[in-house]
Amino acid sequence: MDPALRKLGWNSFFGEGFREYVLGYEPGRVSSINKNGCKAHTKSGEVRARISGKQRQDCLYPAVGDWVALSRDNAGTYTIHAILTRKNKISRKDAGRATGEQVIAANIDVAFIMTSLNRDLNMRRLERYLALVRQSEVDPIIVLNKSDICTDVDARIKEVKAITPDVPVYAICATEGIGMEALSLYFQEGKTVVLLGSSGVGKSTLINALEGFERQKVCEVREDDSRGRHTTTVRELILLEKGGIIIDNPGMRELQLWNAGEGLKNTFRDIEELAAQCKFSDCQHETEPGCMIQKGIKEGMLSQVRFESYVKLQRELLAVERKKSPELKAAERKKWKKLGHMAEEIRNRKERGI
Ligand SMILES: Nc1nc2c(ncn2[C@@H]2O[C@H](COP(=O)(O)OP(=O)(O)OP(=O)(O)O)[C@@H](O)[C@H]2O)c(=O)[nH]1
Ligand SMILES: [Mg+2]
Ligand SMILES: [Zn+2]
Repeated sequence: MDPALRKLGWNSFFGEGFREYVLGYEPGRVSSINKNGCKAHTKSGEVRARISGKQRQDCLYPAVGDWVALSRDNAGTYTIHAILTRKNKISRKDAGRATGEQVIAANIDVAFIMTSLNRDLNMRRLERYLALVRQSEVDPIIVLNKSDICTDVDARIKEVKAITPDVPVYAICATEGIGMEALSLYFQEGKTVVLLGSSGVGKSTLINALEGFERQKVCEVREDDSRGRHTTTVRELILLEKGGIIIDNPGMRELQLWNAGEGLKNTFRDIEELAAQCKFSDCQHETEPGCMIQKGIKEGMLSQVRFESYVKLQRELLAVERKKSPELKAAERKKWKKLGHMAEEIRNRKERGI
């Protein structure tokens, strides 16, 4: 295997997908996308490439991280003819379109879910990210950045571990390079890391710290509410000088789930396991006798807000599903509506001390 391609993440899986294109084509890995076309890394460097008319016609647009089959004409212009079968993809619901899918990145090994140890740290948002990443069968890790401005880092780590005991959690300070050695394990030749997180959490700063120079533009967060200024505007796949591949992302404003049923199940395994022990297999977790969810909440094994978060995300997924397939059973719809009411009711009861 060509070592230059291997550095880009090439392996026998993509080689298999490329077999039908071998003659006259070369493989490239999409590094960024703009209105006019893409950039792609090839074994001889990064090139600009246009998307073929046929691809456009079929609405087959590549995503950053995709492996593609490229041709080169006599004038030296590269054209993308096909997207090779993806190992995986991380998708969200397209904020612009009602029911469209937006592929954030493809062919990923590890996703860094990054948050800052300030007001950005939000367990409910982390659950959302976890569901999204787990759906794509990508390994998530959680990176808590800006440890320098947090006085109780250990408590925050504990809080995060409580919602996701099986995911590694790291606290770092990207500006001073503290805690970064623990991350080096994820940067290996041919392995692709994607950075996810809100604007201003320090994604680009992390890349600069890894590279040791200002590879990415960074900008201070707003003083009044510590939010970022959406400094990174283009998603970009970067080959790190010390080896490894990283994808920088613009901060995400909206993160709606897309087809993430399995990801949700995995993220809320504790709830799924409790529900499986309810006395009735069709338990609505409402007032039924032998409901383990209710019992769990009452006895403090399951937090009320976590259960609400689960119900909320389930309903959100269902809303997308419903738009996709109007024939989806009314019963299913009813179930989640009821669950929503139920969560409210438990909260009311709790507030009233019942
Ligand atoms: N105190 C502190 N500030 C940090 C740390 N890491 C990053 N910052 C600052 O946070 C601000 C935002 O950093 P960026 O790297 O631009 O954030 P980003 O996640 O790339 O943001 P977008 O590109 O907008 O999505 C900058 O002013 C950084 O200097 C850190 O560890 N500690
Ligand atoms: Mg950035
Ligand atoms: Zn139940």
